[in-house]
Amino acid sequence: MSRNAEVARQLELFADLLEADGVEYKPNVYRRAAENIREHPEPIEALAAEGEAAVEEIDGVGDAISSKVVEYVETGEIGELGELREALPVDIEVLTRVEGVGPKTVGALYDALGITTLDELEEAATDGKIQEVKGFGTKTESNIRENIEFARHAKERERLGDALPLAEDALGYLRDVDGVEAAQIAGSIRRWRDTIGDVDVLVASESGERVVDAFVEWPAATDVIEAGEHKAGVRIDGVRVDLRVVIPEEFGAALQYFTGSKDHNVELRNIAISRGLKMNEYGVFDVSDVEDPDAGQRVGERIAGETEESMYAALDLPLVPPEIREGTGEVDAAREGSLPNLVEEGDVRGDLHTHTDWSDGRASIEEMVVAAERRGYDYYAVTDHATGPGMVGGVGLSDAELREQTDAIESARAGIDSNLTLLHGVETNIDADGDLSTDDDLLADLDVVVASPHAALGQDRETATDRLVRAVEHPSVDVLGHPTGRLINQREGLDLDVARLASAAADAGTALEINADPARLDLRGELARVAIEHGATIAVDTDAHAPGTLDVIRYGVHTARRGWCEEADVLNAWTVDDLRSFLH
Ligand code: DGT
Ligand code: CA
Ligand code: CA
Ligand code: ZN
Repeated sequence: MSRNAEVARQLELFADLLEADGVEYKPNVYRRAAENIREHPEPIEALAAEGEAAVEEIDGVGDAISSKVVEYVETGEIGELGELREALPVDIEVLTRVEGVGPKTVGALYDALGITTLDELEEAATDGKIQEVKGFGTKTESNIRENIEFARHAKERERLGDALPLAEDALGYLRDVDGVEAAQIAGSIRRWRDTIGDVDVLVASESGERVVDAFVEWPAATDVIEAGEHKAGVRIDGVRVDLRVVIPEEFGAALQYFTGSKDHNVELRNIAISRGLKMNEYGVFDVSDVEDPDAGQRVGERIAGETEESMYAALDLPLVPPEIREGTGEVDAAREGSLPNLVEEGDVRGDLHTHTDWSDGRASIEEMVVAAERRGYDYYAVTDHATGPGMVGGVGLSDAELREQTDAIESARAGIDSNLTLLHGVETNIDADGDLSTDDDLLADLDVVVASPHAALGQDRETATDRLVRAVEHPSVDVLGHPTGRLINQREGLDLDVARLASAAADAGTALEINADPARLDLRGELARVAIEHGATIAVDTDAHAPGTLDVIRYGVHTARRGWCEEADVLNAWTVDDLRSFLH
């Protein structure tokens, strides 16, 4: 319920504008500070209230940054940021969504061509003006042209990872409001869709107006879009948050209705009609003896509405988990009593894909291990990047460095006093042909091998599937990391024949990953479902680069649930002994 992420975003925006303005070095100082603030366990607004010195306790935050943080928390804006925006009136958040366009490019194109919006960028790229700018070529121009449409389209939905924390903030705020008996997130967030259109929040209360009044005064809200007697809409950081207030006896009905999906609800309503019932956001009503069932919303005898369970029970159905309410067979499964017993957050016993400061992580092996022990994990794999295609700036480890890391892992093992098993692994790179960038003998010696595509992500479906099949068939590969390589709202990633890939992976004894990083969620739920239907095992990994990021595991678990995965489908829900036999 803190404002850390919001403050971090402001500092990152400042960093981007500085970089666009041609400033060197300083932008990265701001980005590093932003990241540390985002991951800091204490609420930044509490530290800001204590003063700049308290904010400076956070790693990487000096006096220039702390004063901006305090200014932002107190006034809602940063003066210097406003000045920069005036000097450089570019829509930087949107322009940098185009893959290949960073802040520097935005600055250069503004200086040369006065480009400030996506439409202007598209026009310049189409007219061949960009290739004429110093430092740009025809290749860059055609890349920009190709990626604009995706950026435009991507803009319309928010990533779950950005929206869920906002929704949780809203809940925390509302639960403290007088007269609120219950508050829940509904809509696509409750279904854990990877992107969301808007945030839907539901409150049970007898005093709708009081709750609406408090909601529109929520300090985090930047605009009020509408405010009625029982509903309101506000905007925060560009995301719309809709509130509905209902009476407690109808809370379950409203929660069921507004969780959706629409397709799921339509199927339920049809079952209701066939039984002489009326199902809507107010409840389930017996209308078999009612002359005109359409006379009103609450006609007939109420038989359900207070809880969501009661809504399903009124149709003789078990509660369907929100993640699979997509109208893709779950209602039939509920009717037949064959709903899956979905994997749960508490089932996870370890993480098989994580990084340390040996590659591009921000913490030592020991610090990451402590964080894993704190989560109560049974096992934990360190899989730093190997050098190879897609690794830039010396991030990846050479074979020699990986061998050296074995000693460091060994000494970290000596410091463990829980029953955590520390595994030594690598995240090696799959080149365009499906070959790996690490020596075979070395791979055979490691405990865990994650192989991931990091380059050549524009291949066609056949080529890409052939390539990854080759990688999963390598005898040492245990997990195929983020299989498509997509970045939500930034890069589409590989188009794969997942059925064929999953069959090959099942035969080879290689798991397919659900990368839990909310920027990836790769495989996404629908594809994970195809994968397990074809016999593949799923590994849900965080790909953490810092101790705090081990917490994103929940995004992965709920994505697995969207993929109908049960505990037995998820490799890292297995015991350490079962895991070991899979790895061999
Ligand atoms: P989003 O916001 O685009 O990510 O997706 P949702 O699913 O959150 O959709 P939203 O916010 O438009 O509406 C929330 C839920 O309300 C939706 O999942 C199902 C329910 N709902 C909205 N409109 C209709 C409708 O016309 N018919 C039915 N049966 N349900 C609806
Ligand atoms: Ca919604
Ligand atoms: Ca909505
Ligand atoms: Zn990784």
